Amino acid sequence: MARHLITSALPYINGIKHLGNMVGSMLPADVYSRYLRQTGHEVLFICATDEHGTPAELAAQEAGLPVAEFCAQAHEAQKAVYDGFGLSFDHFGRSSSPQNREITQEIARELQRNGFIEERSIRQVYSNTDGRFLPDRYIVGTCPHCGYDKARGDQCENCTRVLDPTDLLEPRSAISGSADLEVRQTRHLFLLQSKLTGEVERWIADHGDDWPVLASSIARKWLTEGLQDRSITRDLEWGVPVPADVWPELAAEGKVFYVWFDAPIEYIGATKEWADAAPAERRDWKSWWYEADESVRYTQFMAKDNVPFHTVMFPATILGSRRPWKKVDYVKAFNWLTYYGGKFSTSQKRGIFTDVALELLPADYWRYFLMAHAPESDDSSFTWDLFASVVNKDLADTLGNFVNRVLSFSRKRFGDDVPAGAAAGEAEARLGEQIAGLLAEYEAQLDALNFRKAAQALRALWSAGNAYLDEKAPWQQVKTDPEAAALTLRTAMNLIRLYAVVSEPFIPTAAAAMRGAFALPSDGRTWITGEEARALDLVPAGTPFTVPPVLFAKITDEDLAAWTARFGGTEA
Ligand code: B3M
Ligand code: ZN
Repeated sequence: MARHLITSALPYINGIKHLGNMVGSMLPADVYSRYLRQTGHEVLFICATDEHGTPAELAAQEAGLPVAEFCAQAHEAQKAVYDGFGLSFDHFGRSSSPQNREITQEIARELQRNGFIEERSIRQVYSNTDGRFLPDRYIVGTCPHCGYDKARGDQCENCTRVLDPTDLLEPRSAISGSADLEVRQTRHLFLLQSKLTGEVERWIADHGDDWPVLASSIARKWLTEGLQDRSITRDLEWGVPVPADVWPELAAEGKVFYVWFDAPIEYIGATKEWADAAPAERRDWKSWWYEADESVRYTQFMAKDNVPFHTVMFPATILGSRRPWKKVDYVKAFNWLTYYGGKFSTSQKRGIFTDVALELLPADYWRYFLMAHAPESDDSSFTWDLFASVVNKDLADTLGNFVNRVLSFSRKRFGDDVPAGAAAGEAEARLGEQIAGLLAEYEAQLDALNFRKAAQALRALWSAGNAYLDEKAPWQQVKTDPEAAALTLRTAMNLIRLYAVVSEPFIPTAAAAMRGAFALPSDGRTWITGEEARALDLVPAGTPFTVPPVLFAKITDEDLAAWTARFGGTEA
């Protein structure tokens, strides 16, 4: 069995994330982690808040808090939302941890030792009004590539190109809005990525073919454009300090590492945070990351704008350290989820935020919808109409109604235990065959990390139950042949038991409710084999059961009207 190391892109600390962030990183990573755990694999699922850099400093300033305090609060706030979404992280860490500082500094020392870091004097934008340098997001202006007028100094949100603050047209300070800017000389550390191009190219040639095209094509495009040496320090207060033993002068000037230098290292840092907090016998972070053997398979989840950092820059950093750090095996990248075709935007507060989503409806509604419409092969669009129709059709009708109908009807006619009835016949054999086939399809899609197709297969499993029930019509059967009706209901209850297990990666809460319906001796069952699916006899006759409350409520026309009005459901 492989040991699966799974990370999802680290959400920035500045504010609660929107549904677009959720579907492009943490949620699919959770679905995959749950599936792998259920099918018997060892899984380590790691995430953290990405706390350094200008986004944190600017957000703290807006909140009127010292940045350390802002980050501590914001971390807890994000963590609460992710708990609410049922994200099953083994550890949700913080890139501002001592562990990350230590590893980041150590990797920088190694890069220096190996000749991949150089100190250079560069021109940086200085704001006379603010009395400070304006790195990255401290400066906004017009993107020279696409003309977007709210481009930030580090990256254009619109065309995703990575920028240097001096590239921006009509630049202004993000702190004061002042255009009274000048360019001054200052010294920074540069990572000599140009020297590592060949190695990164070879590494991608060896591994990139296994990745989805979205990830490998972005990586290759970056390489053809050639790797530039990149400045990895900033004039900021909040960050991993440049180690004074190697760079005493820069350390004295208070330079810290650039947020994108220490953020990916936090995947390792957070693992160490996790291990440091664990009982002594589980304090093993190294076997996942350092000289990891073949059994460790590392999968990363992220939105497409993060791909260059993960496939090119972070690997360059790791390769240049000349240390046997684990490198990614599979990069699962996502396109954008749009809100009515336009951008979800944290800064412009457009779309639906994860905390608000949970105030409207429980996590399972969102989890299922988002994964069933994940922006995998293309961007996909959130609209309230689509959301309501998917919830009502798939969750409320196809699954929820099936569960409720079967259990209440059986209780009414046959009492509180699973009825025995006639022996399984030809229809049940056909159904078992069909279910086994769909289960195999579902597993294949999850193994391949095709989440939309996996959701389709899951829905097909639910539909197969409905078709069987409609065909057998136990509410008719019961009038003439109660034994036949009992067989139908017992078989349908076995389907519910199967749904309880296999739906868990997508809708863990509803899955638990379905599981809980049957008073089975705890069987420790985590997954269902093809044979068991075919036999459909996991719940023996005589098993006591209860009817759970309605699993999924329908979204009404009134809800729809209210939410559309509240969130502005219109084309961008
Ligand atoms: N915080 C950017 C983002 O959330 C960044 C990811 C870091 S992953 C190491 O889009
Ligand atoms: Zn642009």
